Amino acid sequence: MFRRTIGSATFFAPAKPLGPQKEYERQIFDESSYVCAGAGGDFVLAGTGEYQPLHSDLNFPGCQDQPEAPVVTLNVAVEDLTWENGPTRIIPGTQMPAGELTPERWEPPSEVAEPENWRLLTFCPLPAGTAILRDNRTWHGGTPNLSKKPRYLPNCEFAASWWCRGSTSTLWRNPWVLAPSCMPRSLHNQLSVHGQQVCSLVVTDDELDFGVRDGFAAG
Ligand SMILES: O=C(O)CCC(=O)C(=O)O
Ligand SMILES: [Fe+2]
Repeated sequence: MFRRTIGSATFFAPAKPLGPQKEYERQIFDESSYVCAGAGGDFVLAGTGEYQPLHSDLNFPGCQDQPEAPVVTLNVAVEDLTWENGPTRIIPGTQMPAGELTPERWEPPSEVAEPENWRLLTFCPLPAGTAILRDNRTWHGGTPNLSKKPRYLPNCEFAASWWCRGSTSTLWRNPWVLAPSCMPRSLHNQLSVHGQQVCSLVVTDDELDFGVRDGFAAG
């Protein structure tokens, strides 16, 4: 396995506020009606030949009944994304069941059944620094990284306030109904007033074990 998660709910980038991103989130969720509900991401080691099967990041009961996105992930290209280094593929329009299918039967095709042209629906080429916002219900998956360097794709995860209703101190794999308390107060203090409001469910005064694990991305 050469495709891994960067770590559940770890904020690693105290980055300056991303200007337009705030506007897009407002357009998606309405003013002040969304929260940061986690962070993480994935990386793909150099020389990974397989595709990650298509999947949805959110299929919790009830999410398919919502005309609006309950959760949106913001991925950041930390290096240029090219055809070669494992850009994510994403299938437009798959965030809601289509035709007669009920939510239970609305599932992405297996690897062998996936239409060939869907493998080309990748986010590339994109320059480093690009932010990709996607509805977490939309089917997507990683692609081969044929380059000589790992491809990192960190993220921040934002949920509508009607979906994410509180915080949890556990780091369980959670459908963003409860935000993990994973942002140290020292980082929260560096955010703008708006950023602090948006991150109010993830901030904690508890001691957090954070940093880069030994052997991270070593294969
Ligand atoms: O690594 C990728 O390109 C896709 C990862 C993924 O499924 C995700 O970020 O949820
Ligand atoms: Fe995913």
